[in-house]
Parts: sequence; structure tokens; C-alpha cells
Amino acid sequence: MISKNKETFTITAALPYANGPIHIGHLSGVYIPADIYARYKRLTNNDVAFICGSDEHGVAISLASKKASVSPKELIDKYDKIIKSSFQEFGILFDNYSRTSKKIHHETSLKLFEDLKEKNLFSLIKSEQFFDVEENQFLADRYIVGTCPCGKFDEAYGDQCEKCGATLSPDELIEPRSAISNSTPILKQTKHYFIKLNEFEEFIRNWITVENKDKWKTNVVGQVKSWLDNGLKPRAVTRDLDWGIPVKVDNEDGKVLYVWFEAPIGYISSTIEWAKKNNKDWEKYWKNPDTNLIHFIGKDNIVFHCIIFPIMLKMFGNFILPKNVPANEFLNLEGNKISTSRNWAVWLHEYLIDFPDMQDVLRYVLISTCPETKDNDFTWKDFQARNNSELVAIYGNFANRVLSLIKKYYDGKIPKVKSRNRVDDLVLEDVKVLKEEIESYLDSFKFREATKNLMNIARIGNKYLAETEPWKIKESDPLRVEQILHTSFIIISYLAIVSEPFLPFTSVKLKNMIGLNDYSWDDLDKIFGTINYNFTIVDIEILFKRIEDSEIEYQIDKLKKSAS
Ligand code: B3M
Repeated sequence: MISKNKETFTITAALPYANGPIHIGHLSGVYIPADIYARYKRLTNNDVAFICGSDEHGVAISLASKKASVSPKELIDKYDKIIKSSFQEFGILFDNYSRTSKKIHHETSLKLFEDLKEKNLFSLIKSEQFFDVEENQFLADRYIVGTCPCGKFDEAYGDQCEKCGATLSPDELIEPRSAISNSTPILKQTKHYFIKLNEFEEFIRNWITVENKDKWKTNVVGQVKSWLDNGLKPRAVTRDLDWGIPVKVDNEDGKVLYVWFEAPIGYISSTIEWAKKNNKDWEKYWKNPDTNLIHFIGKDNIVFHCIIFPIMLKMFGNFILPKNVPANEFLNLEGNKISTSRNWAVWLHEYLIDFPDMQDVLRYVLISTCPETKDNDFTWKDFQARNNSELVAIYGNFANRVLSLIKKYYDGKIPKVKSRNRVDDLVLEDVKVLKEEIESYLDSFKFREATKNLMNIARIGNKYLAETEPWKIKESDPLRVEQILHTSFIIISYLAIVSEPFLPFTSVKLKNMIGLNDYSWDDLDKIFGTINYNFTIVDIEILFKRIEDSEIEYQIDKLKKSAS
């Protein structure tokens, strides 16, 4: 067997805006795939930094705080806590979860910004922007509403019409008004630093659409291409806002860094924070050309992670570029778009009240329906079906049958055998192949296929038991029964270890039951020589329980009633 070299991975997951709790769409599109990948890379002995944190600046935060009549600080403190605990509860195991309001992030962002300014890489541009005289403030695009040129919607935002989907700029709106005071804004001159994206067009085109074309997902390459085809234009990296990281623009105050300039730097500052706490060198994770930088994001963040941030990294100098950005599409819910404002969502903190200790069920369903190549739909009926007919009937059933038989026949001791049958060897070979396929699926970000294979390990195990029927020959052929249960034990060992990235809570339970707590992924290759025959299986825990129709009807009803 060729042993793989230990590699370094910097794995980032999009920083969630701290303006609301986390729902299933976030988990399925970003955080579960990222967590599976990070756990898998750790288990296979790589050096991993899995990085995230709350995104606490920008218009999304100030708008939400105005709406809730609280200060931005109160808002971010509240949601940072809720989000962090949802991640913990669902086993999303970040190495570091930071906040962009922390001093270390402000300092890191400002240092990188000043470096670029010193290197003369910005242009200072004067332009006219909408200004709310009553509120005495410039209006970010989202703060301006008006009629879309499509003529069908008079509540369009300055950057987008939610009716026709068009991307707008505020001066295209007919009869623009301020979303804060409702007054008609005036145009007033302002100055900002701009990053010259246009100068990097060729570099991005070559890097993504030539170099990485066959390695990256087609949806990602396609979106980048269409941005490039429209031409890259200089983009302001400062804003006239009172919430954010303050900077002077040509000595003028009242400006902050553009949130999409500093938020991705949050990955770097979060890594620095982690490195300091753990006595590590952060530069290894961002500047070593051998390090694999992988960004997990949703499709609405592609332009920032595949065009703007890579250009920034290149401008900073010495930083590595992402190896891959496996962006996912969106998850819908019961046929409709998930919507925070309409409350059409399944919120994680609410799920756990109705389904306590059933995190792995949601993880399993969400990864099985992960919107990898196109938008996908979550339905409660499918959730029930996948639980009852896969987790309970296949996975849980197999584990329970094997462990109960070993307990009953051998007082919980794993039977020692001197030989195996050909059928046993064949089934173990199949399991080994499934594990190897899981590795290559995970390496190529195909999480759904990997999850199917995981369930196939249990499926094969069930079939093997059904065909060999050890309970029928216990008296007549005790040696054969020992072989069957020995083989089944090895299949369970594979299941327990390989499940860890996907179903971490179940994996721990199973490993405890069979005494494999210290086992790692690669140890499976030498499982035959390392079985602990002194271990006794004592407590057999039921891993999954059936979900009744009434529980599903309750959820569907609750969703419909609470949505507006
Ligand atoms: N907070 C956008 C989002 O939640 C943004 C991601 C930042 S990643 C640097 O969709």
C-alpha cells in the first residue's frame, strides 16, 4: 500500500453574519461538508486548521440592528453566542471560531490594508453617492429603495431587485428613497480607495478557467467565467458607514473598510488567533506553497472567494491561493426557498428541542441531500424515510444484530478465528473497496456519493448476515458461526471509524461499545492484527430510533403556521 504523506490543510467555512441564527440551509451547503472534510483530513493524520468565525460588520449587521432597535454590538453578541452553540451542538468541530469584531481582526485587516496603500496598489476615486440629509449619512446600496427599471417592483434595493432578480446600481432606481428615513436622498461627493480588479483579469482567467478548469466544480468555474466575461471593474474597499473597521480615506474620517474586504481576512486573523493560543506558526497555513487552502462556501459567495479575495492575496504577496473552492448550490425547504424574513426555515436550535440527541440524523439527511451540483429540496417526509429505512433499518439494525449475537454467544468477547471462508474474504474486500472509494469521493468533494458508500458498508453487512444466518447453525457448526461474527465485527469496526466524519456522535457511541476508541482511519488497514480479544461488549446502545408519522406532521404543521 502506498502511504500518503501528511499534508497541511487550511480549511475555511464562510463566516456567518451574526445577524440571525443558523438554519439547515447553512449546515447543508457549507458547514457539514466542511466539517466532514476537516474531520476526514484529521483522521488521516494530516495537519489541519479548520477556521471560521462570526462576520460582524457590514450593512447586513447595521440593517438588522436598526430593525431590532438594538445597537450593532448587542445584536452581534447575541447571535455570535447562538451561532457558536449551534455549531458545537451539531459537532461542527472548528479548530478556531473567532469574531471579526475582535481586536486581532481589526489589527490584521488594517495592517494588510495599510500595506497595500503603501505599495500604491489602490486608486483614490471621487464619486457621487446617495446621501440621506435627514440622517446625515451616506447610504449603502442596500439602504436605498425605489422602483426597479423592470417596472414591476417599487421596493427594489439599490443593488438588487428581488422581483426580477436583476443586479442593480442605485442610480438605476426610479424615485430612489432612503430605507432609513424614507426621504429622497441627494447625491453628494465622497472619496474612496478602490482595488483595481481590472488589472488582474488575465491572471484570474488563467488561474481558474485554464489551470483549475478540470479540478474545480463546473458551477464554480461557470460563475467565474460569466463575471470575467462582463469585465472586472475597480471596486471600492472603503465605505461611508459608522459600523465597521474605521479607516481614514485621504485623511477624512467617517469611513470603514468594506465588509467584503475585511471579512475574508477574518480567515487569516482567526488562524493567527488559533496559532497564538496553540504555539504554532500561522504563516505555515497561509504562506507555504505546499499547504492546501480550501474554502467552503455557498454559491452566492463565489465571486468574493474566487475573484476578489484571491486578487487580494496576490496583492498582499507571499500568500497562497485556494486549491479549491467547492461551493454548493442552495437547499430549499418543502419546495420553497428558505427565507429568514418569512420564517420559512428549520432553525437548528429549534430542531434540537423537538429531536433531542438526534444531531446525526440531521447531519445524515442534510449531507445525503446536499445541493452539490444543483439546488435541492429538504422535506420532512424524506427526513423521516432516510431515518427509518436507512439509519434505523440498515445501519442501526446491523450494529445491533452483530453486537447482540456476540454478547449472547460469547459473553461479549470477540471470537478468535484461525481461518476465514471465501465468502468472508469477499465481503471484507468489498468493504475495503467502499472505504477506498469514500476516500476518493471525499478528496474530490463528492459528499453525497461518499455518504452513500458509508451506508453501503452497513448494507453489505446486513446482506452478509442474512445470507449466512449464523443463528440457524449455532449448534450444528459453531466454528463457522465464530467466523461469521468475527467477520461481522470487522465490518462494524469499519463502520465505526469511517462514520466519524459523517456521524460523529454515532461513531463515538459505536467505538465505545466495541472498544475502538483510539483507532484512527489508517488503523483499519491493520485491523486483523490489532483486534483486542480481551475487550468485552457490555452495553449495547440503540443507535437510531424510528420517527413516527405524527412527529413529521407536527413539523410540517409548525412550519406552515409560523411562516408569514
Ligand atoms: N458573511 C456572507 C454570507 O453569510 C458572508 C460570508 C463571509 S465569508 C468571508 O453569506
